[in-house]
Amino acid sequence: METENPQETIETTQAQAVLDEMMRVYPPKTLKKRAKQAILNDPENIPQVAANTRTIPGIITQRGCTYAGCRGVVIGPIYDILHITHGPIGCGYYSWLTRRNLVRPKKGETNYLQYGMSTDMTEEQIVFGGEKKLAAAVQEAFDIFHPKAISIYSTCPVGLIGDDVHAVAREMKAKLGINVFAFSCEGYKGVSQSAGHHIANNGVFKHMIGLDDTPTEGEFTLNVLGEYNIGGDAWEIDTLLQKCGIKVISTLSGDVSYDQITRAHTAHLNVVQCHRSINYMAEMMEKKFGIPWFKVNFIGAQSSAKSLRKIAQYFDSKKLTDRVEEVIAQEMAVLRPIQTEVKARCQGKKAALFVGGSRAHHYQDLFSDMGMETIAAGYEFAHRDDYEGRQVLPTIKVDADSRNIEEIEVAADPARFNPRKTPEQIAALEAGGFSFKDYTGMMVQMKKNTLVIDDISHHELEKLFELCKPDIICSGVKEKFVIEKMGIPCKQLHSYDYGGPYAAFVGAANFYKEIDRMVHTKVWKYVVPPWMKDGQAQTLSVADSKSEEIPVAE
Ligand code: CFM
Repeated sequence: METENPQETIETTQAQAVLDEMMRVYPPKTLKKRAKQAILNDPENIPQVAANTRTIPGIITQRGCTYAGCRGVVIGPIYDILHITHGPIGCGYYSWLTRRNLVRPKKGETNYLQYGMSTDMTEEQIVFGGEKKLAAAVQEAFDIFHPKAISIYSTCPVGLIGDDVHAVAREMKAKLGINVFAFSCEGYKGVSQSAGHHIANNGVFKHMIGLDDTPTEGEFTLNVLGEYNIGGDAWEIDTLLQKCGIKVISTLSGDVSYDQITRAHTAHLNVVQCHRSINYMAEMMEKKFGIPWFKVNFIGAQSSAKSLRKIAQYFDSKKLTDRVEEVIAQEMAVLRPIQTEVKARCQGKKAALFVGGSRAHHYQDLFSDMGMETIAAGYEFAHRDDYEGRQVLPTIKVDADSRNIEEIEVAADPARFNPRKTPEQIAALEAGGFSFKDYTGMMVQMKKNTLVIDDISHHELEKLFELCKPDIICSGVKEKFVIEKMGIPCKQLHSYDYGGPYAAFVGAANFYKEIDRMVHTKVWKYVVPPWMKDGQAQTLSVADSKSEEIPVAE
């Protein structure tokens, strides 16, 4: 058969060959499932990715559990409420926040994040129930710390034995006179931490949002949703917005206090950084209070500028628009020379990103600022909309696992629903090309025949390195040292390896320099020891070692 574009066909064949080779070891049933999760991209005609489905037992995944997504990711960073894990002490490790969400409480505020609190369930509670021990733990924590609020998180055994954590929370709320609420975020509740995000969004919305109606001063106010201040990113975004004259009421949930969250509903706008972890909140706040939302990305210089311009356009103020342009010009004047220098060295290098539910997309913008190409990318636990764009939402099938998570019914608040824009204003903005609720997903931005792999397994990662030889991988700590032992630099994109911030313009400069250093350091050529070079690998067989004289001490 004649092909119109033979060049493209070859490319497709080669890219498909990489995927085939990756999957070759799998038995037919596994192969069938993985083949739907590992595909070739086509930005013109985006193919469907099977995402947010169960990991096949036996496969080494990068995913975490529902409890981690709820307690660790979305609510954990709120620094002045007490977080108590109800469960065996093993889960307590994650009760002690291991994520790098930095905080800088204001004068007079309390920071409890350095504490790890667990009810330390033992066999006795597993057999006879743990509610009494939980109530006693809440009382004890209250007596010691007198916090504004206490939050309780269920681990797997709590769900299995049926402790009613919500009843305990209600009882203790009445008794102590402070806000106490609980989450049924047992680790097994969903297929990954993503279920925990949803549960956390529901709980924050029900128990914190809208509690304090005191208006916040400011001509242009907003909340940054889905920004967790890893390595100080939220501070960079906050500083940038402040320079433009925009006030951040709350960041969910990076460096944020309980009081800030209770006032979040007074903002003029919600902007969403991490769509995966917090889109539920944006939707619910819009329905109840009339706050519109749109997606931004403060990772990357181009993207930061684009996000600022969109915010200015939303507020429709000449003063703000001029100020935003001034700030972008100032920031770019500092950044451009760094970008130019780094780009000259990094241009054309190849990156592969396998991270979480949003960074595998966002960081592609930083790489393209540097002239680097993303050859493969995938999320650990994102959903189809994060890959293909929100237009696929109505077509996503609700399976038994997602049905497990409560969808809360939200209606307009009779007294406080206040649309921030009139339907005419919205229509005028949209007529000019402006879009709300607008996540387009990762794939539209990636080139044709790049690899898109959801919930990548350890085996597939290794094959990818072998076959595609990327110059740098962005991934997590579980893979980092395996990757580096293979002689490829790995930038850990969850905690940033003690680096960062990488957000906004200042953060972009940090990232460019870091990646430039990592891909150009000579250390990678020493990964292969001299005796393994040139096919001279010396391996001792068991027989060899037996034949050797082993001196025995007398
Ligand atoms: Fe959102 Fe995150 Fe991420 Fe995420 Fe995460 Fe994270 Fe992440 Mo690690 S909330 S989805 S659950 S951007 S902890 S700050 S880095 S996997 S890509």
